[in-house]
Amino acid sequence: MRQGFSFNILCVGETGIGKSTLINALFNTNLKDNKSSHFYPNVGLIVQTYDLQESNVQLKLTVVKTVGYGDQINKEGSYQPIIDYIDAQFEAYLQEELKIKRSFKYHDTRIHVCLYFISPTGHSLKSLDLLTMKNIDRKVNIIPLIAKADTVSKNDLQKFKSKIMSELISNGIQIYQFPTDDETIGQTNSSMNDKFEHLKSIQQEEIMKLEEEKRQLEEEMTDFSKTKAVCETLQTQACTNIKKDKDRKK
Ligand SMILES: Nc1nc2c(ncn2[C@@H]2O[C@H](COP(=O)(O)OP(=O)(O)OP(=O)(O)O)[C@@H](O)[C@H]2O)c(=O)[nH]1
Ligand SMILES: [Mg+2]
Repeated sequence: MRQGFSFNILCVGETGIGKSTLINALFNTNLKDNKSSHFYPNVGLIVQTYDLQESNVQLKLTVVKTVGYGDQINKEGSYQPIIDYIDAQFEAYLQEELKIKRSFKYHDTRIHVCLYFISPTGHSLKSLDLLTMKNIDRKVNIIPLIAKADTVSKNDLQKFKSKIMSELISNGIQIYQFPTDDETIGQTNSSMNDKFEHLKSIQQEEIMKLEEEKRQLEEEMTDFSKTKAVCETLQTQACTNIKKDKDRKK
């Protein structure tokens, strides 16, 4: 307790989407940070550690932020540096665990949470969003959030949220489920989790319905192919008969 806590946040989001602003708002501080440019050839990560104090409690806050995310023309490998960083922290922790003489002062840098900033487009998730989240969801707790949500009307925001949720589900992306055993926020969290589960089951039903329709269509196609084959045979036979008739008349 005297040593305080450490908390490691990973912020993934496009340049200028509001990562620094949110972190400052969350921790009620003005953490020193430079704006990044849109011209990085690759995605990179900036790691900054701050010592904060709340009453008598020390907090060692590590903020890891992407730079140049979403700025490249080819975004295929954009998630790789993020994965590499997450894995490297697991590895460092494992190496420390394996040591015969472990240090009391070891700073565990494994990521506790990943805030994933979604562009407030109002349409749908970008392919890069899905690709990155799909690749890191088993390694970190992802909390997706709509960046600059105040720039979207309330009505559109609700629709956008539902769209995002269903896209996450249909792509099998796991997001963080808020704890329900906390008295103060348990009820809110459990209703949020229920909503997510409800959406999941609706999605599942839709998938089953679509699969049934697909099966029926395939059956119809097979029937059609059979009928077509019969027709073709009959047609060939008719042609042969006509030809024979003609030959006979000659
Ligand atoms: N309307 C609105 N503007 C915001 C919000 N959050 C941040 N901004 C503005 O967006 C601009 C960029 O915000 P930053 O927090 O610097 O964004 P960033 O993601 O840290 O940017 P880089 O570190 O340069 O990639 C600033 O002008 C902010 O004032 C928000 O929630 N709503
Ligand atoms: Mg920033």
